[in-house]
Amino acid sequence: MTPETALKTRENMLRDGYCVIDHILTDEFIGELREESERLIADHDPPEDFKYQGQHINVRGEDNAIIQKLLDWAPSRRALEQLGFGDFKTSGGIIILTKEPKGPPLYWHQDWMQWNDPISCSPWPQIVFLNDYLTDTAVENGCLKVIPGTHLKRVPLHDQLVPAHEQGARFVEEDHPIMFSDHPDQVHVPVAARALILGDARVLHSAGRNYTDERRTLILAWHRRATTDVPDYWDGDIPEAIAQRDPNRNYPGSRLPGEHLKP
Ligand SMILES: O=C(O)CCC(=O)C(=O)O
Ligand SMILES: [Fe+2]
Repeated sequence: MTPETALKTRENMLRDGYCVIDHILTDEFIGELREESERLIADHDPPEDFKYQGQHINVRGEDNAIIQKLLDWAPSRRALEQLGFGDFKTSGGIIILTKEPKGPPLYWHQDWMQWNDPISCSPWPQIVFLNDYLTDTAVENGCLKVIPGTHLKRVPLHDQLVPAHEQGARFVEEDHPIMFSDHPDQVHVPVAARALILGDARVLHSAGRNYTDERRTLILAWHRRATTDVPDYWDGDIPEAIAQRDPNRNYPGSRLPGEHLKP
């Protein structure tokens, strides 16, 4: 990545809540990941509750050499460093998420679970997902959908959603009029198989239905900064809530955006 591309990509990430980095995996390694994910899927019995996320298999790197190889993958690490995100650390594991052939869409949600903490309004990312898709994605097979900027700005949809995953969204009906809606500001994020999508845990995202007969597999790896310090690259204003934040306080977890997400 040239320094100009790195700067532009980071600007996209900060402004939109996601960015795409091309040419991260090699064809050979994608082949290995496909084979390994298919092997794990064959041994897995997906619970009905998880149908909107597909297979949903958690794998720890320490239990699986191929997954550890992905977590250590030098091009991903180098890309993070070039973006200024070198202080993000892996959680040590990944989740295999799929859209099965003709599988249903994934509901709108955001994955931030610390909305009581003033760090929620950081203009820089603190927790991100690294999404490696093992096939090309398109509207046809349920590519990622994002509403850019919603990691920092409240929109009416925030207050209409059933909270993500185990907190309700897994149990909604397939024809839920809001959870699977089209949004005027949504963008589709189709990618070629070797690309990486970086997403801010706070951004509203979803995925379309898979209209094809092929499984669409995603390996999602959570990464977080070990610190809440202002990152070196940040030279903008520091929000008052962050400047005043008490790092020693214990902020109870919450998936519901509260006062720290302003319209
Ligand atoms: O399936 C996807 O494209 C995204 C998955 C996701 O965002 C999630 O499971 O939280
Ligand atoms: Fe998500």
